[in-house]
Amino acid sequence: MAVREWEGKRVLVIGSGLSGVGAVKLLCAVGACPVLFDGNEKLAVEEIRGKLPEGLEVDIVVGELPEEVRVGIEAVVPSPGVPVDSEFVESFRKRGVPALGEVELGYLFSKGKLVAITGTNGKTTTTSLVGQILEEYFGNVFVVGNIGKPYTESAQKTSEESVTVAEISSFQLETTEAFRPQVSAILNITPDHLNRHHTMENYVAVKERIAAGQTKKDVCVLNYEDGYTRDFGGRCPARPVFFSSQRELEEGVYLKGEEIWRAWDGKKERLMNIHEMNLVGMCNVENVMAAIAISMCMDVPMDNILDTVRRFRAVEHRIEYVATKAGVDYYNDSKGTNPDAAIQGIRAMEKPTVLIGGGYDKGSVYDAWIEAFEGKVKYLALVGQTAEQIEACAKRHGMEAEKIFRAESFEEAMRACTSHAEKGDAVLLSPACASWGMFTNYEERGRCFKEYVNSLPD
Ligand code: UMA
Repeated sequence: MAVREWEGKRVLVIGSGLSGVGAVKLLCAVGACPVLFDGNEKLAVEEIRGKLPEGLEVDIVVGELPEEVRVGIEAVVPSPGVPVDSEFVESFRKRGVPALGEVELGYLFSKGKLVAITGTNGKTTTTSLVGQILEEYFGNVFVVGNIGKPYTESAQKTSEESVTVAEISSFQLETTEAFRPQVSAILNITPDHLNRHHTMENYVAVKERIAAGQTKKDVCVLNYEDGYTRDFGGRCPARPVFFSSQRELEEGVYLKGEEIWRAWDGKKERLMNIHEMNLVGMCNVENVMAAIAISMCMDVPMDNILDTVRRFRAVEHRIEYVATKAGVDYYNDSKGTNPDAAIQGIRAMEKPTVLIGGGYDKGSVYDAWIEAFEGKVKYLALVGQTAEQIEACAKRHGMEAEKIFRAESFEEAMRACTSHAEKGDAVLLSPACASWGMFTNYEERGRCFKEYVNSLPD
């Protein structure tokens, strides 16, 4: 990206979270004049300034944006949490001011190769695993994006020899344009964030944008067992490479019994047994197959890929084993922020389970999640906005009223679970909902759960 195009440019960065701070730092580094705006009037300007490096000349505005600031703006950079169809962003677009997201901005100033991974579930695990495989083989790898490290933070550290591995959410894909990964992946698409994207059609279309800038010289790794991603293979601008947990493929990576195989260059070869992995659940078998497909398309030798896969451990908050207390196994699946992710969590349990669910209302439907309990859930503690809706749904599916508890607080839910769990049971935090409203993010919710578990007597 030509830096001089940005010199002196007045750019409005919307949102003062991780992405906004990253974008402001990059814009300052390339000589632009960012204004950092946050719509939350409860935030103090000094608190926001404290997140920026000392001495950085940035105007910060909180609450309402005065007209005299609006008129000089030449581009806007909305954070992922800011919908592009919001009145605020629209008001700039109507004036002909372009909106480019924080990921697009980071991409424009990055060098080297790019792997970008999206999907409703499994993104973080797959991104971490691919990041580790590529780091161990190439070195000089940056793992960025929705995983919690803004793209813009590392953009200027990249070089022609480096590789960026980006976890990309649907929110971030709303505002990409030039974005072109050498290898992209869509792991799966199931209903999520429908309050933001309005319809499933929109949500699917936004996920497909990950490949919009690609050509047939690039690769898009897709799940053959997901109807949306399989269909996309037929019209994808990149060359599709599939993985499958249910059938033998003529080309790609697939599961046959308990063995992972690949069909490549006209040959079929057995790669590994799934019990060689340190991860539980079929969702993780799929994540591993996707990571193998991505890494081999990045020209990492198969022996190196499998060596890393065998050593890789679960990502924090994703069906993460915490501890065994009084004969009860505790698992933290706080990353289960939608029903589909939570289905993977409950499916991975092999013991009678005491479950904590509920949280922020994203407009999800809980039937499929409750059906996946398959008699395994002996007690369900519910919290947050969605508690009532989930309770009604569980009762519709035949769960007895005395097995359901609506807690006033997260602490009360955790205590109720401990008192209802017996030796040989599992306690699982896998809420099927976002944490917003009770916690800042799912990480904070997961840490709160782990602190509680670790404070229990052995
Ligand atoms: N804000 C406004 N106006 C709005 C909306 C928000 O001013 O209309 C302000 C808020 O007051 C707040 C700030 O924007 O101060 C927050 O911005 P943000 O919500 O984009 O959060 P960031 O801290 O920048 O974190 C974002 C991602 N968050 C979201 O997409 C909601 C993080 O993903 C990501 O790790 C980070 O950028 C770095 O790239 C989190 C997430 O929950 C993990 N992602 C969703 C998911 O995984 O399901 C998509």
